[in-house]
Amino acid sequence: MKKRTYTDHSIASSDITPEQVFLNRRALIKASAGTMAGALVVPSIAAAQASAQSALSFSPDADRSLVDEQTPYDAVTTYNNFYEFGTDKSDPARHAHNMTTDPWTVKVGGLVNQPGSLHLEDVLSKFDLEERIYRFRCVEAWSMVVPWVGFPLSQLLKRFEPKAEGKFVEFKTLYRRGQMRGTRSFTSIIDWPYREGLRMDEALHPLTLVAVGLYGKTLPNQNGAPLRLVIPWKYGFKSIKSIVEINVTAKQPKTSWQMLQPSEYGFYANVNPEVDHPRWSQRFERKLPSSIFKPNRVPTLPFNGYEEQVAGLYQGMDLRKFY
Ligand SMILES: Nc1nc2c(c(=O)[nH]1)N[C@H]1C(S)=C(S)[C@@H](COP(=O)(O)O)O[C@H]1N2
Ligand SMILES: [Mo]
Repeated sequence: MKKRTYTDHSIASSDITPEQVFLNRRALIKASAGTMAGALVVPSIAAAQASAQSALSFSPDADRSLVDEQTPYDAVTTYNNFYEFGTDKSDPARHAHNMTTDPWTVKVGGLVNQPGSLHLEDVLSKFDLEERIYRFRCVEAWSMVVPWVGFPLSQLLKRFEPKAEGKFVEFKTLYRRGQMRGTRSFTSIIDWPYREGLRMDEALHPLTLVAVGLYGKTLPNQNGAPLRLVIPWKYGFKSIKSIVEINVTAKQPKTSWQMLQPSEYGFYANVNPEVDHPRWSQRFERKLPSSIFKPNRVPTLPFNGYEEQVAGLYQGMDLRKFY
């Protein structure tokens, strides 16, 4: 397979599997005739806008040093956690296509001066999309490196003018039982909708991204289409998918995993090799793709390698207690 470089975001047609074609069917249909297959064409924008939008701008601080570590597209899009579609890692890729993402609205409220809604079209026209290559570490000790396409969450929050009393931000995922088989299952363990939260300073941190794409393409449903958070220094479960509601709150919001098992999943969930999960060590991770023959086991870094950028947010806090 052709190796992709930082500037080469197109996926050669020889690299496109039938599954990818299927997943990007809608994006490809919307693409104007001259648009290269695989360029970022986001579902809701008209073909006229598409050519302008597909020219992504790249942030100078995108971490180019991670280019060679990028996890193959197929691994990123077939080994997922998205419990709304089932608990098996292969369930989201098999079932998330049942979720319709167009039209899509995000309601923003709580302690803000300008409550309101954002339609996906607004998201794409009002914010400057850029690429960020991030390490991503799941609490279940697997990891990947993904070139996300998105914009800092701070840009979105500022438009709604959070009030001074707003100390936290709460996020909710779409809950649509008819399209989400995992929420109807007897083995469903989460109290839906899936919820997450961040402290305001974490939410405003420049590394906290709202992603709408990966590998230069529209976000596949299994990865949280049409928009999801990516918080690279925290365990993966904080990076909530398919967001429909955002509220600024005074108190620390309840999160799905904490509600389920507070002894295993803390609110902060900063990646910390020193603090074991009650049932396994966090000292190492398996970099995807990983197999018994090639486990790809590497040590986990404090704050997942982003210590320099984020450790300051937690000064004076006991990170063994606030895990
Ligand atoms: N709504 C929702 N968001 C979610 C989850 C989920 O089950 N539902 N799983 C989380 C977990 S545990 C991880 S590791 C990441 C996985 O993201 P990925 O599938 O894009 O790798 O999504 C997070 N966001
Ligand atoms: Mo996870």
